[in-house]
Amino acid sequence: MKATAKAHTNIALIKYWGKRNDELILPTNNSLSLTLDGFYTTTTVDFQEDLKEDYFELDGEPVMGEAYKRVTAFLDLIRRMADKEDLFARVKSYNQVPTAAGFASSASGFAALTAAATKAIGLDLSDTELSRLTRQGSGSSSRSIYGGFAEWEMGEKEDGSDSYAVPIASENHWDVRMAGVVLTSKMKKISSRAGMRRTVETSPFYEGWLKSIPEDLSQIKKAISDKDFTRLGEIAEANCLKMHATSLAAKPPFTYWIDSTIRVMQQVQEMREQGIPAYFTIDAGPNVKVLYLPEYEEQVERILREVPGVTDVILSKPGPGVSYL
Ligand code: 2P0
Repeated sequence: MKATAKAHTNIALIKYWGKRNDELILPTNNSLSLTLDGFYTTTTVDFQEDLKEDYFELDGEPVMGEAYKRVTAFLDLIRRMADKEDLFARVKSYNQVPTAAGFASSASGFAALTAAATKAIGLDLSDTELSRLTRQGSGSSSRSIYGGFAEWEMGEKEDGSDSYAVPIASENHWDVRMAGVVLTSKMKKISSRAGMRRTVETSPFYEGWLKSIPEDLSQIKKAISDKDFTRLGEIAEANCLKMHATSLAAKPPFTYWIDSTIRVMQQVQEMREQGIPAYFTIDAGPNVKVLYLPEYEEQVERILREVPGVTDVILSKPGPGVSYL
């Protein structure tokens, strides 16, 4: 009863930023992402009859505390589905995701865990079923089941049965690149979970954010299908700025940006003035991700590395969906 799976992380171009149901992880809006090639998690799950509890190891180190609880609570869902509630597992994960880079390792982590654990326990799930299930571990992981561009449909039902990701275009559709601009390895003060909750509950801008999503989504899907990089970048950058504006209006207000975040944003806008098409997006942390086309890779990397406060620049192509090893 052992299986190994690999899942890549994804970066949202239309952000998920709020839940309507915290327990089932049901979002307030659809989101859309690009799965990345360079960053992934490989997880082996081994259910063993003689174990009295789960054991979880990340990059060779045993994990305890909150992270352990999140994994075992998630395995409980899978045990219940398989009707094997007294069966525990050894879980070994390896992150090929620089945690410091702000590349969400929870997306690749839960997607790989879901695929490996369901296979190991004898469930044979479709991609839709995997996406719906892994969503309950971490919302953004629902999109990591697919390669390339994927959309997480929020669904309407309160049991979450229609809330899962769907593929929009595979990793072979269009070679757009993403640079992860690393600024700091300090842990953030407000987790994305806490940040989105405070924003939903208190930000007067939240309603405006939600209203703007359907138009952003339909425009970005058209840009992907037409391979219109300018449109793609403009929509993604504006959507990111709107998301971060909601947190600035929360009570108490907060931002994930630091001084160098703004310097990189300005540098990206300056690149465009110099004729280099590049756009940024930022998640629940200070680091910046920059979208660019392959022919500008050298210039984009060189310019980003020169910005004061930048400690690393990590380049990636579109990546594949979840796979079994
Ligand atoms: C996203 N983020 O769409 C957005 C943009 C952060 C900013 O998904 O509570 O770790 O586990 O569902 O998936 C980060 O949130 O949150 C996230 P939970 P998750 O990528």
